[in-house]
Amino acid sequence: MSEIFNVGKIKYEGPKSKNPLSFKHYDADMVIGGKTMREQLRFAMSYWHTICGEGTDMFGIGTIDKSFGEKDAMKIAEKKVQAAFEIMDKLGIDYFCFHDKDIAPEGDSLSEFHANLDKIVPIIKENMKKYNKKLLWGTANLFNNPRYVHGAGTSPYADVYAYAAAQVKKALDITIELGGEGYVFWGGREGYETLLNTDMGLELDNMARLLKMSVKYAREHGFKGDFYIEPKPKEPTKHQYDFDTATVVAFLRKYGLEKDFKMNIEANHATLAGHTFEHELCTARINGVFGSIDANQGDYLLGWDTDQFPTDVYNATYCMLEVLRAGGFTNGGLNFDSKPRRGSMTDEDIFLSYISGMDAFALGLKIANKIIEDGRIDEFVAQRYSSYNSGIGADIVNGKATLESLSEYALSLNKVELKKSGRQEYLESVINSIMFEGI
Ligand code: XLS
Ligand code: CA
Ligand code: CA
Repeated sequence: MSEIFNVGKIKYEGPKSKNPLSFKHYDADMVIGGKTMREQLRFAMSYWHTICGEGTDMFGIGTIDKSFGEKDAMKIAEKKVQAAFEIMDKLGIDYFCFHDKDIAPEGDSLSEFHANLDKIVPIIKENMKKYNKKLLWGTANLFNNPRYVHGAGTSPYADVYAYAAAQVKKALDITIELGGEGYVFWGGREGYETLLNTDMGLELDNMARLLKMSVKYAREHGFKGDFYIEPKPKEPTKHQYDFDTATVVAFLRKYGLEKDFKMNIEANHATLAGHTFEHELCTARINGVFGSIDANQGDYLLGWDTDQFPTDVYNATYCMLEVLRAGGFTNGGLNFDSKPRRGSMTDEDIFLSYISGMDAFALGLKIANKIIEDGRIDEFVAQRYSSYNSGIGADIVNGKATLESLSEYALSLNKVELKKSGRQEYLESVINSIMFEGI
């Protein structure tokens, strides 16, 4: 079978290389922090952006043709499989992620959609075997079709809810069939435009019911991977229920779902929620729900989800610090939920985009590991909280302290002195000194 892309396999050539089609920092087999980069980073290709995204925006049609020379919808879907595995193979990406409608056309009915999926899934399976690729996670697209205009798992209409459930069931079947290590729920339409027409209580109860049914079904059918919720505050709806990690954790606990779900944290969604990427990752980690990552970045000047390939090394570093502190990925990984800009429309741009994202995260991993090995940041933090290691502090932490004992202790102090500096500027300079050591 002839190749689709006129680009060779991308190799590691080191930081001095000027070859744009080479990795400068991502060396798959290099060991960092006790594992190879490939094992630490677990890169994934997003099927929707890379194989389906045609560069449309709200003001313009596509600039990139992703029909790969075919006319018939099913033939296009088949060619897309070939393109997907060629890209992963050439970039050395081990995983991919997909929505049901990324891989096969919806047709005119649910049964036609299922039949189309049933034709494509064996082709994907064959290619996974041939190229030794794995499925990081699958999901159902419950936001694109007009039927979901008022929500899917939170729709006011039971028929729509049932349709969404049918899509989830099929997407779970496919994820299980392909040995997927995760399954994502992202609630793009699960929210509202105005409370005037919304029964928020019922909508959230129904969403929880759908999640419970899905966990039950998938576990009964042999799914061993992780379920993820992907928080996002808004866009497309004004207010989305999965606003951020803390909101989702409260939701999961209310419905007794906290043991079943972890987070899939997307960088650009964190910033839309008014948080840093690392804040969301840290919130997931300390609540025991750190799972997987959608790697991308937004733009400081644009207030929407731009899904740009991540090249900001500070962000990648703070992200990888959180990943290392969480003990690394288990079933999760770094999925590039990223797309080249509308004006970057050549085949080569696909490869250049992935190279820049993979190199940024390779740098982030290396630097994060150095920060941990250097120890100055961790030592400072340990020292800052050391008053909780003994005396009254230990009583607080051990649960021995009461309001009375604390009051008695406080009265025994003459006055509480201004304590030590938080030394933020010093700590930031430590990061820079580690980052740019040797320059
Ligand atoms: C959209 C989301 C979506 C999810 C999967 O903003 O990022 O792509 O990752 O449905
Ligand atoms: Ca995402
Ligand atoms: Ca996004």
